[in-house]
Parts: sequence; C-alpha cells; structure tokens
Amino acid sequence: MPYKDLREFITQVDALGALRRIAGADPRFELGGVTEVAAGQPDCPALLFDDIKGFPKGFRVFTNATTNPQRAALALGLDPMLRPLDALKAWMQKRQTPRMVAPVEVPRAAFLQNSARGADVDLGKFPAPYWHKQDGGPYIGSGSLVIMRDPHSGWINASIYRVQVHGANTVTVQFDHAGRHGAIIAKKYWDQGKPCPLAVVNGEDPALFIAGFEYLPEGASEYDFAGAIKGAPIEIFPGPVTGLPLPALAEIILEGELLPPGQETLPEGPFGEFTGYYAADKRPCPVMRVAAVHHRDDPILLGSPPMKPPRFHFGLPLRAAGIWSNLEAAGVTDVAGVWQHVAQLMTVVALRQRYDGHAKRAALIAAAQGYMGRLVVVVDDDVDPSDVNDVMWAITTRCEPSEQVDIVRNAWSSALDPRIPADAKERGTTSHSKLIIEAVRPFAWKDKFPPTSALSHDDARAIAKKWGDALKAK
Ligand SMILES: Cc1cc2nc3c(=O)[nH]c(=O)nc-3n(C[C@H](O)[C@H](O)[C@H](O)COP(=O)(O)O)c2cc1C
Ligand SMILES: [Mn+2]
Repeated sequence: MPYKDLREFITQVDALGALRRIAGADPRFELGGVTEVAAGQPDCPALLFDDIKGFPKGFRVFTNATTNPQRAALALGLDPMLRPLDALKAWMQKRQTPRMVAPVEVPRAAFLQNSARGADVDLGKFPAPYWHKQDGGPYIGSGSLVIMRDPHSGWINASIYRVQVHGANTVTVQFDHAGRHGAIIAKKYWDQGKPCPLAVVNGEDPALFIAGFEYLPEGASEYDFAGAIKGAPIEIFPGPVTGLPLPALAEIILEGELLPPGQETLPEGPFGEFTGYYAADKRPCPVMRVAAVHHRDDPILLGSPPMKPPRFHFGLPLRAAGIWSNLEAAGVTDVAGVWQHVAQLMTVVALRQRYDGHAKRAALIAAAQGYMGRLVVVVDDDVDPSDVNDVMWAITTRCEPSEQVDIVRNAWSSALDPRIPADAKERGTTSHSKLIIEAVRPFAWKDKFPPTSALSHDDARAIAKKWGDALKAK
C-alpha cells in the first residue's frame, strides 16, 4: 500500500525494522552527529528524534528518511526488496514516461491544527538543528519544499532549497544559482518591485521530497510529478495567507514573502555541503518574512543534512536514472546499468559493447550530464556498476591508462566544488575537468581478452540459493 503522508511512511519504515527512536539529543550538533554516524552504518537506519533537548515532547525530527536503497525504493512506490540496480532500472523506466497526476483540493488541512500569525509567529518553537559544527545557524529547511507561483502563467513550482532561521519570523532561502526555478519566479516579482509570496513546507510526503529534487522542465509542477510517483494525487489546501496550494498533510508550513534583495538580504551559511566540505563563507541571501506558521499536533520536521560521501540524501542514485534515460533517449543501445558513487560525484555506465566508440559515446553523454562529477567510468556488462569493488577490478584489469583515459576540460561543476580555487571562483570560474576511464575490454580485440574466471552474477545467485544455508554460521 502506498503511504499517505510522512507519518505513514515512518510507520512503513518501522515495519521494515529500519527505524530507530532517539530521545534526549541536542539540536546543536548532536542530532546531526547521530544522523551522520547512523548513515555510515551498514544498515543505515532512519531516525526519529523526540524529547529533543530544550523542546517539548512531541516536537520531532525525522532523518535518514531515504538514505538507503530499500527506503528510497519504498518512497518511489517500488518493491523495497528489489536489488538496488533493479530498483533503479524500474525507477528509470517509470520516470521516462511519468503519468503526471494533478493535485486535488481537499476540504480541510491537517497543517491547520495549529496556526500563528503576525506577532505570534515564533520559529524558535521548532527544533531546527545546527547540523555541522561550523554551520552559521540552525536550519529548519534542509529537506524542505519551497512553493511559489509564477505571476504570469500560474505555474506552481515546489523544490528543495535550504532554509536558515535568523529570528522569530525571519528565514533565508538559498538558491545555488540563478537558474533555479524558485530564483526565476522570485525575480519576476522583484522586477516589478514586489516581494514574492511563498511557502516553506517542512515535513512533507517523501514523494514530494523526491519530486523537489528532480530536474523538471520550466513550467512543470513537482506536485504533478509527486502524483506520478504515487499514482495518486497530492492533496492540497490553499494557504490562508498566500493562497498557494499547500500539501494538506504536511507537518509544518511557513507562509510569507521573499523580499527583493535590493530591499534586504541577510548573510547566510556557512553550511556543510554534500561534497563533505564548506563551499563558502557567509553570503548575502534572500530574506523571507514569515507572516504565518501552521503545524500539525506533535509535528515532525523532515531533516536531510548533507553529509560526507558516500552518505547521501537518496540511497538510490536518482540522477543516475536521469543519465540512464538520457542515454536511451540519445539512441545509445545496450546500456546494462548506470550508477553513481561518492554522492553523485562519480558516474559508472555498464554496457554491452556493440561497436568501436560505443563506450566513449556513452561516456561523453554521462560526463556532460554529471553535475560536479569529476569521474566517469564505463565498464562492460559483466561488471556491476553499483558495486565499487567490481568497478575498481575493471579499472585495474581492463583499462590501459595510456590509451583509455581522457580529460574533458571546462565542464559542468559549480561554486560548491572545493577544488576550484577561491580566486578563480571570484572571476566567475565554476567549471572543472572530468576524467573519463574506459574500463572496458578494447573493442577491436574484446573476444581475445582473457576470459574471466569469476562466477557470473546469475551463477553466483543460483549457488547462493542452493548452498546459502550451508554457508550460514551455525
Ligand atoms: C536535501 C536537498 C537539499 C538541497 N538544497 C538546495 C539548496 O539549498 N539550494 C539549491 O539551489 N538547490 C538545492 N537542492 C537541489 C535542488 O532541490 C534541485 O536541483 C531541484 O531540481 C531544483 O528544482 P528547480 O528545478 O525547481 O529549481 C537540494 C536538494 C536536496 C535533495
Ligand atoms: Mn521546478
């Protein structure tokens, strides 16, 4: 059964045995520390924090929601028992032709169980964590959805941008670059000298969390995409202040206005990034004045702090699914799988080579589409791209570096890249170079390549099925 909201998702995670309840943690660094340690464990459990130090019981924070393959599959509406690469393939196929489902308005909203307006707004009542030791402040939004309406077309955008708390009714919303849909829409209001109405949704349905991370075309709504993930519409209710459509079952919602930067900005960050580094010092950032805050009884904040790789927000590499379908759309045949490691900084394409140049063709497309990724590896289809040891075996046995390595310069990275020098960033350089490793048997003599002595994946699975019990510790 698909989950209805974050609470039902947590119940399903609990039923899988993957939930740990933590009492007494301090929102200053401890909650983030426990989250990071747990995310590094092999079972990578989801965490529900309650009795948070300094806050009333019931004001909870949920972390590591979708950080392993099983829970990512659950959130995507797939069988959580699928092998990770099979789950990613199923998702790739589902997202290739998503059946968009528009949201439906419902007569009441759970988030209106508690509301405060104007001078009664006090964001200090929510346990917004300081996630990492040198973070510049508490973040209520690390996995929160920012909702805006295009003033001309009415398009509703709902994406994830981080939200730092600066005061009782003041937060900042950080766009990584001017091409973010939220930044594009806000600018349209600002250009008319107006503030941009917006809502910040904290504790949303995991399908919205995933939709909010997807690269959708301008004009497409993440609400419809979340509906496609669930095969059911997202239930919405108009925000009392902004009139924006808001998820009726969300936990905590802020409504207000994003002020024109010419009027006011605040220094935002620093904030530990998904690369495992701080990218920049404090920077001026758009300010949201919060006019109203609504929350469910005993609200749950969905926290998704960036952490040092390999930890990542999603246990299935969702961007790899995008690259996989782009390869297919470009006519590259015989792709057996695409995966990303090191929190999307390394992409691996597995394919069955059919012609000379096939591997490089795939590699160049993957390199072009790899955000901030310095490393692209192509392997043959007997190598599991999701298994980093298998990939390293291919690199060290099938790749002759003097012949099968290329560097592509001035390629897509970002200001978050720790290896681009600060003075270069100041001059506007946010590109880097990408290393392509063709860890495949050279096409011209691939049939003469020494045969592998390893079990095929199919044989290994059959053996495990027949002999697995005999191999278990008694
Ligand atoms: C947990 C998490 C945090 C994110 N934080 C930010 C952020 O602070 N700023 C940003 O511009 N993008 C952030 N992103 C990436 C965007 O959500 C993502 O690129 C999305 O596609 C942008 O949506 P848009 O195309 O509607 O602008 C984050 C993603 C995740 C999963
Ligand atoms: Mn968008």
